[in-house]
Amino acid sequence: AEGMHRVDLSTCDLEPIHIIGRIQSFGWLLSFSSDWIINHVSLNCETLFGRDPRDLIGHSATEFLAAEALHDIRTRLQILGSATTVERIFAIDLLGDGRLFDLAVHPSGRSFVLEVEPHENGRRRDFVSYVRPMIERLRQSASVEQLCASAARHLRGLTGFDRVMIYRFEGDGAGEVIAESINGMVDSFKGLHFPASDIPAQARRLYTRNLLRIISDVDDPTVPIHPTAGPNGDPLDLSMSGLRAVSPIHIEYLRNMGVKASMSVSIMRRGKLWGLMACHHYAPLVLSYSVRTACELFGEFFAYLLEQKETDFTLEKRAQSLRLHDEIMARVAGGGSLLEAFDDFTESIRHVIPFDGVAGWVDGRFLAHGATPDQRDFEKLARFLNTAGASTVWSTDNIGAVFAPAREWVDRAAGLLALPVSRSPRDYIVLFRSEALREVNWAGNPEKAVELGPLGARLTPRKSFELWKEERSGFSLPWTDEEISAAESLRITLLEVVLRLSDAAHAERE
Ligand code: BLA
Repeated sequence: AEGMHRVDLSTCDLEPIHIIGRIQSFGWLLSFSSDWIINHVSLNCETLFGRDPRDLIGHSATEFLAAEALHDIRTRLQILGSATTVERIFAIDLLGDGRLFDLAVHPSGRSFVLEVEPHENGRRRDFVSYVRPMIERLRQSASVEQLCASAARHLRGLTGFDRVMIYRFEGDGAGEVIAESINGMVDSFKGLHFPASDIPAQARRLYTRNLLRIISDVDDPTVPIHPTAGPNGDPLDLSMSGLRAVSPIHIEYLRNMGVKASMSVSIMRRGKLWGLMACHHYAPLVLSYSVRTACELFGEFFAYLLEQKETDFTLEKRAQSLRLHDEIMARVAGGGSLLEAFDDFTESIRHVIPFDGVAGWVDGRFLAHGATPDQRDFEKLARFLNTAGASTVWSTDNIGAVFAPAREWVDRAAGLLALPVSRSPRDYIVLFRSEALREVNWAGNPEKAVELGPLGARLTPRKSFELWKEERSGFSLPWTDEEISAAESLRITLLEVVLRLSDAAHAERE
């Protein structure tokens, strides 16, 4: 069964979602070559051109589009050059009959894809005028938490989705809803974890290039693109399309959740997908291209503000760690020995790197405070740390998993951060953290994220998103990146102290 499970998930990663051959029915699509010859049309183009769309294939688009519109599109194609981005034109009289449309045009292979949507004449046409104040409000957030909550609230205000979430990926591809704004009628997903397989690898890769996708109606029959294979025999690559129909497996997933419409906006961090702004609606929801463009722009600004807030936090931690260095050096310069000052300086460390116990050898003596293993167990641990090749800072939030003898004392000290403070092997200062019962709340059992369907090896996403609690024992709270880098500077300070003290001892002896 385990083997089957793996086959399933990797199959999931292989589904070619970018060449699905269909679009959603809220817009029209055609593709043309660089000499304007039409290669593909979506079969709903009848309502746009008033004739059988199959008859358009092989004709020049210049026969059907208004001269002024052609001029605009041509200019945008020149702007695009060899870029792989999407050019947008709003409120254009595409056919010369007075009807206004919004356009997206982008290259796909050796062709260009033109996507057409009705232009919305509502209040929300001018997206700059409403994204700008949203961003100003976000800027005022005091913390990362506030920033995320505020972003979710503003995005819901702009779009009207029933649920807007900030979803952050974890190292292994699973993720957590870290902030949310909901209409009072729907359940909260905040704090829920979702397994990596809910968003397969090829989808995540695609979402780093095309930053917004909307599924307007899970019951939309969708529209085929004609013909299936283009002039070179390949299906049309819809990677950068905004109308692309989505994977039937994902549609099933949304149906199982009871969701009718979904949108997600990528949150990028230096070229990597950090998370998503994920939105649900319990009825179909079509958003105009200009509102979607506003959402995309808002997402990009949000990503920058988020990075800025996190950098502020890191800088504050770094300043704290510099102050710690100064404090320790001042104490040593004042003539105090490290041994006498041990209590004081471990207290200073605690402000920068919180811990429940600390132990180590100082001037050849074993010292321990708080929740730590005893001296005999510590000696074994130090030998393990030596063999683990820990010449720099080494940390774990689950020592029992890598060093079996620790299982006898993990109830006191489940996590540790070791700082080697001299070249001689057993000189470590080790900070310990007690076991923290960690409960992870999953939206459904992550082991059962996929089921084999009634038709054999066909994939079906899980049916239940009921809260499923995973209890993990033997873990402490994790050591953060900031704490580990503070520990690295602290180790250098302590090395310096140890050297000075031994120099001083030498000088006395001579
Ligand atoms: C796509 N899965 C997605 C997307 C999201 C999720 C956000 C992007 C499309 C969208 O915006 O709806 C998952 N949605 C979530 C999660 C939350 C949410 C985690 O709201 C949390 C709050 N899905 C499965 C399994 C498979 C699968 C088992 O559960 C595969 C076997 C596939 N998910 C799948 C595929 C896509 C997808 C193929 C790509 C859809 C596409 O873009 O065509």
